[in-house]
Amino acid sequence: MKTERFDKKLFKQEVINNLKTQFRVELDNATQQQIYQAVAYALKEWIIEDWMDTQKTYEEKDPKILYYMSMEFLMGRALGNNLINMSMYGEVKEALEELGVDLNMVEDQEPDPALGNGGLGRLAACFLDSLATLGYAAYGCGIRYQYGMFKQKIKDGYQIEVPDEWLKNGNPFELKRPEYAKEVRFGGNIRTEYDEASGRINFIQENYQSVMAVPYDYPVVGYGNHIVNTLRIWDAEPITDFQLDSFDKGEYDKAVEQKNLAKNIVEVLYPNDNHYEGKELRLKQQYFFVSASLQAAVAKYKKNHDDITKLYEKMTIQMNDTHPTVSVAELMRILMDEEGLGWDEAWEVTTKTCAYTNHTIMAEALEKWPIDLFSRLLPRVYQIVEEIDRRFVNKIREMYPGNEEKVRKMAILWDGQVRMAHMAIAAGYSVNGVAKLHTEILKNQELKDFYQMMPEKFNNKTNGITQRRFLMHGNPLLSDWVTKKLGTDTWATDLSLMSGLKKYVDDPKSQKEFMEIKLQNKKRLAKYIKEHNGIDVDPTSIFDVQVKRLHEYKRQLMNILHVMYLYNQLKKNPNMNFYPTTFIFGAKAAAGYRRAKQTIKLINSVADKVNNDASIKGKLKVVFIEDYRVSNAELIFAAADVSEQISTASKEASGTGNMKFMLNGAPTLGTMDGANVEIVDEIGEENAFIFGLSSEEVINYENNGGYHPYEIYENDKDIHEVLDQLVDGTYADGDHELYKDLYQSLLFGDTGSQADMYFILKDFRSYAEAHEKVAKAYQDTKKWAKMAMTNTAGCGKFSSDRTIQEYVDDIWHLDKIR
Ligand code: B1N
Repeated sequence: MKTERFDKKLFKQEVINNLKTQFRVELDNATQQQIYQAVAYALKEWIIEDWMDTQKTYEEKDPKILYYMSMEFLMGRALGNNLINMSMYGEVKEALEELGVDLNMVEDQEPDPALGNGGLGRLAACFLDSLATLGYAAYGCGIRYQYGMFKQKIKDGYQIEVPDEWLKNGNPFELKRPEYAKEVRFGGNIRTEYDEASGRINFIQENYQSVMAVPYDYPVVGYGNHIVNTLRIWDAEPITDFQLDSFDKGEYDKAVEQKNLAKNIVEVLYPNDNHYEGKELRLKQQYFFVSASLQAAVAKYKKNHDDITKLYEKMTIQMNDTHPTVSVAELMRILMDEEGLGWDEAWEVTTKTCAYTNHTIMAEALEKWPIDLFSRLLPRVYQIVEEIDRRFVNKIREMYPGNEEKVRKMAILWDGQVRMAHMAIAAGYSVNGVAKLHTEILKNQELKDFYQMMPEKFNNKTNGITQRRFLMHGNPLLSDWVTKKLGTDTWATDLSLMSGLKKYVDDPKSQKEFMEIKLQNKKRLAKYIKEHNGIDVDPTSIFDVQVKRLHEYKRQLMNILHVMYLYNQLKKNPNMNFYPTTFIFGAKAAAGYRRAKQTIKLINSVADKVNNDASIKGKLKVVFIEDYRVSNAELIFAAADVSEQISTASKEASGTGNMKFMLNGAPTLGTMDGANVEIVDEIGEENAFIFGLSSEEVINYENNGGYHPYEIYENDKDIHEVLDQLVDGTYADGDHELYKDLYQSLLFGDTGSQADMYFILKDFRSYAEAHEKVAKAYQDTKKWAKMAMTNTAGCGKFSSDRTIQEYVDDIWHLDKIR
């Protein structure tokens, strides 16, 4: 079935038929979940045709293929997005209406595929969307976790983690591909053997455990071009069938072990964002999907090419942060041990194939594997890492004779650890940061020595987002309005056209239309909040929104302390000039991250108190949206007035939520951090609310032992009051201990860390002033409309289509398929 021949009657029949064959039910008796499944399977029929055609075209044209290696793909729901990209959304909506079925209801039945934590995983998903849309041959390679990011419940104000059983009802869009299964080996020992015939030494792994990696393919539908790429995620199956009648004790134990290994390896996504947890299982996950993906990639190459030394002409590997950087050594292993290349040949191929993206400068995110763990789990790969290190250290000594300080700082193996970023940089042909400021910090601070040694490798690729999901799908009203104003819908594939809206920013009629759409979207979100939180919010109040992972550097704590401050002001002076504001939060905290969890509790406690205090007449509301994820994010961005992007300057590598808010017409209230800097470059500081220390100032304080928050506490009575409320029981039913740790961290720090490491008190006053400016600007309706529209009109740069084109031009050099 071809999309240009969409046949409504046929589609309806398919749906009815699927209900019958899959569930033996008539439409009238079907559950909503069954209807979703029936619709999704019907759509899959349409997708499959394009998918097969695309893969056939790739076979014929033999383009260079990108393998985007990532531990995370935060795809979000597929149904609506696929309909949008296939230009079938309206027609399918109609078809279903004729059956008495509401497409929105159907979409809501799909579990969010949440195989990612936050920005890094969502970026990977946006990139896949753009690659397919621009017509580049690409595979996303990752893990088919049984449980994705946990579901968050809030109970008595606390976060509860509930397992995400996203595969419970099966997944209509996936295709199991057992014919591409690959064995992956762990542990054991390496025996060397001299091979007379070739004169080479063979490395033979013995006494290992292994699992079968079995791929599941997901279609990645390009927008309006019939191109369908593949997200290939790997499941693990035990290699030997479990023989209950096995008498041999050794065999029996081994069979059980291998079965457990297979079960454990893909069980669950580590729910850490910007934080490294040195668990053996995590390294197993990394090697598991890297090895399987590379074996499959090399096999695919060999099917049509015989010169393995030219591999890099037909494939390239992008490593999404250090998590898949074991790729470097694994590719060396495959090239040498399985393809018979010598070290130098293999190294040339590897270093022309692998490229690395750095996503964070947070020290706690740096992956450093203990050598004993690494070498025990991956004995052959470790030998190769040792040799890579040996040669790299030689090179350092050659370049900087007598400078052992350089070796200490740059070696791959140091202090009993394997430093994954160092290996990625030593071997990668490209090293990129994810926003201009971030890349500059990498070059001048974090990775300075590497930059000095290999400046040619370093480059910037500012992140982007897909307008298909975050405007067309998430905000249909604004999407239609933009199309009407521009007289074309081609902004869907060329977001720079949004600048055509600039001519309307002063036009009163357009301003009214724009703000009316915002109001409708705020009503939609208000309804969601009422249904999920039971809280009434006023859609005419300012919707001030901070949604992102909970992390100290992102400073949700500063936001809620500021709300506490505002509440104190309002209580003291009920008649003060205060524009009604709804502060909206959404955030998951890593399960073991205490301060983050305390902050969630604090936000909910403040919400409880403030929302139920009749004396402030509903002027201030606080809402914590449970289980923030891609599907409700789409509603939230569309409804936001203000985008809180308030990380401590220098800490947020890029941010991508900031771009989604901008696209939907919400000005940024933020620091000069990450991509905020470039947002301001595009639209001017007058269309944002910028506050706080600059990244140089922050780095300067850090290099000089921090600052003294206690002085601020002593001299600023409002801040003093707010901080005291953390420990006087105001927000804890009289409990003085509940938020003690937060209080301590702000005023005293703990052993080994500075007081107020993230400069919350230092930035507090300028943050409060920025909020005053927001409230003032908002009350000038024309001014506000102009600002909001200028943000939407200025977002062109932040399409992931632009980002991907830059990766293609500067790094990957892929061939475009038409
Ligand atoms: O990657 C995003 C950026 O926009 C964000 O600024 C950045 O914080 C985010 C270890 C990470 N960096 N590092 C991670 C995630 C999981 C994990 O286990 C680190 N996430 C980011 C896209 O560039």
